[in-house]
Amino acid sequence: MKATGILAPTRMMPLIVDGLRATGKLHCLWEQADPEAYLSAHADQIGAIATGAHLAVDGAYMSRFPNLKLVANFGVGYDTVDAKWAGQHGIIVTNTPDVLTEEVADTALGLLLMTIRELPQSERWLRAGHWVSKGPYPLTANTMRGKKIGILALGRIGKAIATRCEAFGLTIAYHGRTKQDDVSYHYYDSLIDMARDVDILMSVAPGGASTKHIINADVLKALGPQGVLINIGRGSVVDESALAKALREKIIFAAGLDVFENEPHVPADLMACENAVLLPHVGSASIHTRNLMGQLVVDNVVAYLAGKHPLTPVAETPFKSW
Ligand code: NAP
Ligand code: 8YV
Repeated sequence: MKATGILAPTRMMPLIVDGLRATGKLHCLWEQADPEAYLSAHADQIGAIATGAHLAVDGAYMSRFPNLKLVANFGVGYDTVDAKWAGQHGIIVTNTPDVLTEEVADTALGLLLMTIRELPQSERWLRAGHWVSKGPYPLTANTMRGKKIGILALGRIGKAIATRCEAFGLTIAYHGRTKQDDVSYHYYDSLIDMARDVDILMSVAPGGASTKHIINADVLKALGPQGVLINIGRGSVVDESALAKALREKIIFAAGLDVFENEPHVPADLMACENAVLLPHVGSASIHTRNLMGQLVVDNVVAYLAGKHPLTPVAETPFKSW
């Protein structure tokens, strides 16, 4: 018989908790006095897990639930879920694509402007009273004018960023594993070659083994002393100690980061870099967009309970039937 219990292992936004509680099937693990004992007692009742980015839902975790059929991930990136293992074991993984694309692209452009024109630094100058005591903030050495941008991972968000960059008059190139025939931007089959040719490297790449630390010391050296790195994808894509060294030693000009390898912890040597703009993973973080993401999590779980097609299964777990 189909298991209808829904497990929320970690705290989720009220919209998700309320939406799932309305099914009468929700098990909130954080409300249990002894979570481990609760899991052991209820494991066979769990058919769906609703999860966020802060829990590793790997094979070992999923195998604790013998009747598990769905892992509904809050976020388009699902690098914390072992989707390959899920696919091999008849479990569907869903994520939250599209509804956040434009918000994240807006944040990426904001971060780029902040970084290249030193906007946070100039605001700190004003607040410290330096405008009065020392005069205007120094002219910025860098500018968006006449620049080339290389987008690492031209997917949904990468394309929305590219559209905005066109409006800013930037020349656009991209790197990914495959050339895309429906775009006119220049394609590089090598990340380091693209880094060498562009002024701005914009990473929107997903996390996971295939992208871990692909932005390394060599890529940063290729980007060069006028180069700017923006990372809006996943922190694990960048070798953070190589980046801190590159920022310190002016191997690159500046970096703007929304994501980090070990969130919420940001390495002290990155914090110490005045030429880094650091945001606390706010790419999609408006009430409007987070509500749309949350509703998609609820809708995917409700589709499972109703025996319907999930709305947004990931590529590794194509839906056939429950
Ligand atoms: P998407 O449409 O699936 O695009 C992902 C792109 O990554 C694809 O174009 C793919 O192209 C490329 N890619 C995958 N593996 C690669 C590799 N090993 N090397 C180079 N390129 C690779 O996903 P999306 O909706 O644009 O989201 C992208 C990522 O943004 C998410 O996975 C998430 O990590 C991040 N994100 C961050 C925030 C934030 O708040 N900062 C918010 C949302 C999403 P190929 O297959 O051709 O390589
Ligand atoms: C979320 C994200 O902030 O969708 C993603 O992949 O990184 C962000 O939109 C995150 O997943 C929620 O914790």
